[in-house]
Amino acid sequence: MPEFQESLYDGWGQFFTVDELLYERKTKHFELIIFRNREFGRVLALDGVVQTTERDEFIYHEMLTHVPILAHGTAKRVLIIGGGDGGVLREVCHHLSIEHITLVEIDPQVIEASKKYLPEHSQGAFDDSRLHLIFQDGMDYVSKAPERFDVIISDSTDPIGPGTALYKSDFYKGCHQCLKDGGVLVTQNGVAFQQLQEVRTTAVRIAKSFRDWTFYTTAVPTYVGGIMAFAWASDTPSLKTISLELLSERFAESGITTRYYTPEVHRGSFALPHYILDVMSTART
Ligand code: AG3
Repeated sequence: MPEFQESLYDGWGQFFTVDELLYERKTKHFELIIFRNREFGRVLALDGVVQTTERDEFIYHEMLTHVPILAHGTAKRVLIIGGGDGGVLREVCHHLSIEHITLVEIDPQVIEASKKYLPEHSQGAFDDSRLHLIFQDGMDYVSKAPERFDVIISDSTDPIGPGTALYKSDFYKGCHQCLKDGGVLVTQNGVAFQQLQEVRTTAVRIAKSFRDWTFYTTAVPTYVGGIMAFAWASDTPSLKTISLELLSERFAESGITTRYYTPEVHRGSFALPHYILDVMSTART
């Protein structure tokens, strides 16, 4: 039985049996592979790093989407950077109060392959009439800041290869320019235990553009190594401490059904362990 060995970390990692190879292509930007694994269903990896699996994707996509949208409360316009598999897009589309969604993906082949081999991720969301799909580098898009949004979700690869630009000060600055007053930016920021340095560099860089920043976390089984950190940035500090009562009200009003997200989990995800707080405080000095 062939195996897929993740190459994210040096000297340690996870493997999957490749029970069926569905797609393997060198695109203009990535080494893209999609296969079926008996434990996790279909798995998509870019440049040797697991991006998403059918079985646990809901955790990541719900937390990356509902936390900023429900914290914001009156979001109408959402920008997704990356997210070519359509998982974040699917969750954003569930919010009927969202009127406009722009998705900026660098690689058309990620979307094409995901629509075909991971249809449960997007569930038809690429046909939603609120969607404006743009094939462009995310950094390039935000630096021109052509439009403004209430929520920006950066669902990118790790800061390796094409993803590197999406962790630079200029990217956070561009996102800040693309946000309306009261807006919020969230980004995937890697597995904190394994990529602690990224928590620090992101904090330092994001702080140059935003008045308020922090991280929230969640455990995603196939992002191995502990809790995944999401960066959170806005100019409105109160957004990260919206009360449980208000979140519960907004969640009920949204009519959305989730498998992971609850208002309690939302609140709890901002509670950070000391080893993360410690690197954050070094970034504040
Ligand atoms: N985006 C995040 C992948 C993170 C993998 N990194 C890691 N294990 N450190 C994937 C796209 C999902 N829509």
